[in-house]
Amino acid sequence: MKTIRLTMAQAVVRYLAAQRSEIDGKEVPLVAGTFAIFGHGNVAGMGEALAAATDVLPTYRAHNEQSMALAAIAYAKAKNRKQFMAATTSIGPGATNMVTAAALAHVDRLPVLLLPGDIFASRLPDPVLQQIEVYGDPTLSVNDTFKPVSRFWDRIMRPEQILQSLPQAIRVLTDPADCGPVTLCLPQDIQAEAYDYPVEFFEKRKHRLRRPAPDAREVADAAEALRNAKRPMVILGGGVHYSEAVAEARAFLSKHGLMAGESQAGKGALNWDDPHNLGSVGVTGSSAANTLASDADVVLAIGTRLQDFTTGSWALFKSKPKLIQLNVAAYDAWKHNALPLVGDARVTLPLLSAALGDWKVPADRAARGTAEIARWRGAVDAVTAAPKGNALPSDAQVLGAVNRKSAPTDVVVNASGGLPGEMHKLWKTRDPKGYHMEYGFSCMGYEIAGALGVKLAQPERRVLALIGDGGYMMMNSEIATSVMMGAKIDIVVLDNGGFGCINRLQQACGGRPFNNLLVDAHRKMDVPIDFAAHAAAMGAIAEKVGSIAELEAAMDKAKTSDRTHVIVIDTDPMISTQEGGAWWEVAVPEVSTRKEVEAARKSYEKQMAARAGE
Ligand SMILES: Cc1ncc(C[n+]2csc(CCOP(=O)(O)OP(=O)(O)O)c2C)c(N)n1
Ligand SMILES: [Mg+2]
Repeated sequence: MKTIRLTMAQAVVRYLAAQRSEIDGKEVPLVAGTFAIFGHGNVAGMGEALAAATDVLPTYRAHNEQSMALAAIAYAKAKNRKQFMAATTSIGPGATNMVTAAALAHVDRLPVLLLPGDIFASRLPDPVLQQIEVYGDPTLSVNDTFKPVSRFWDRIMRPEQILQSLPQAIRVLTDPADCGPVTLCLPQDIQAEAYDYPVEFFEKRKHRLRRPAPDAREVADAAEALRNAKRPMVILGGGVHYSEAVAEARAFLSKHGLMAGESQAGKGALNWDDPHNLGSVGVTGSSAANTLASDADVVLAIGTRLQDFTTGSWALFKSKPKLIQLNVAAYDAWKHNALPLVGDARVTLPLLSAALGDWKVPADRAARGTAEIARWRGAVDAVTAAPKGNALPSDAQVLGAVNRKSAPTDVVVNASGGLPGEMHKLWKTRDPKGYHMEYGFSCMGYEIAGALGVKLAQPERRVLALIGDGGYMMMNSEIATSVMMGAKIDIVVLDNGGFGCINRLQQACGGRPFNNLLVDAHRKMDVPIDFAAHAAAMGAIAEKVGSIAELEAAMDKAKTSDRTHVIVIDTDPMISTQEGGAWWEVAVPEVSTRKEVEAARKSYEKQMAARAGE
């Protein structure tokens, strides 16, 4: 057997560079690059290997391990999981900084290869800098915290172990049902240790995301349930994008006259003005989707995890419909006692359609959907229109302006605060990948890091990040990275003086305004934060605007800027769109000295009783 003598780190890099994917018939690298922040845990081993391989596996330098991994994850989301990135860190804090990103990828079912450095396998120099020392278990390091948030986790204790582990890592990263973060912990001494690896291990390999066909009996059962439906509806989730089943979903709805609500991850599968698009569904849903959901007798959910924002904490479907779950993951297909239809959406939808024959939605149901859609679209236009007076604009008015000033193929990125709800309801999508929302983990700070990842994935598109002041303060340093890399993003910061949405939630739960807006926090001094100056200090072009008209002008200007452009606008912290929406279960205290809390508790108990059908 022909072998080649490499360090473990060199072998990891060589193997990753040999993995290929295919996009639109063209062969591309499966691993598009590596984000790296070096320390003693990875600079000598991984650092040496990466430096020698920049032509086949480019390395990017970021400013924070969490945000670099978030950028890597956003990259994979933008690529519909067909390409992904790796992220390597030192040991200790460098590694644990990345745990939040691992959890996000785990929730969102997105591939990312995490390569934290680890303590010495030999244990000879123990305890090393940043080693935690677990008294009763010397096998533990901080990297064990990745275990519950990794779909595959391993610690490489001998260089030859990667011969087994790397193929398993790639299996998980390219498996549509099992997809998620993979963590390979790389002890510093083993990274540097050499081994005679078989040359064939590094041969080029092409990977395709598998498209499992459904069981014919499950298709027949699902078709029968739909055929008997009087008031059906469809929910489109992120799986529609990841299986690249947008065209199939549109054809399915159109042939059978079905109408669909979109989850956050599913939004964009239909253009906003598609006659079959009921809009967003759930807690941040349109009145159209939620009205049809409330008396549906059969719900076909396609590629969705059905998290509580989509189901209104399971209170949305008041008539307790039969649920059909079309999902590539049996785990999801079995949720909530659903009729499972396990398979790839792109393969399964045409089969389900064929089984339905020329069945069409009852005419009265279709007419009702059409009327509800017209009503909802009127509401959207009203709340997103430019304001007349001089009052502080609402988030809805800001996103309306950004939407008007963006092109169909621009990508808007968001994750947290009050914006996801507003955007889910109100953003008019005109391209399947134009709406990039991270709402499985809703991680503050994803916006800027994520926008960088999207820009690396789709350099030909304009990428717009919308972010609250809270999200900005939590994580913004990749602005500097975007400037340095020439990966221009346009960022709109909505400054409402703090955690606006949690402040509103707090009061809805009977609480007094406390510790959310900066004015309600413990403070001795009033320190206004100059976001534009802050962004400019990192090399961005930055400006503050005073009105929606100025925002629109700045959006035009930003389009032609040669680098990352940040626009800051003050917004009203108390306004959110009241139209649409549904109950969301947030537990309210059973006893309190505040009568507002007691009232909120009563209403909470009423909602729980309603959900239980009492
Ligand atoms: C990392 C992280 N920490 C805490 C939260 C809980 N949380 C959700 S929204 C929010 C406030 C966000 O503030 P901002 O970005 O200013 O948006 P706004 O609510 O004002 O619209 C908080 C603290 C979160 N989602 N992510
Ligand atoms: Mg805010």
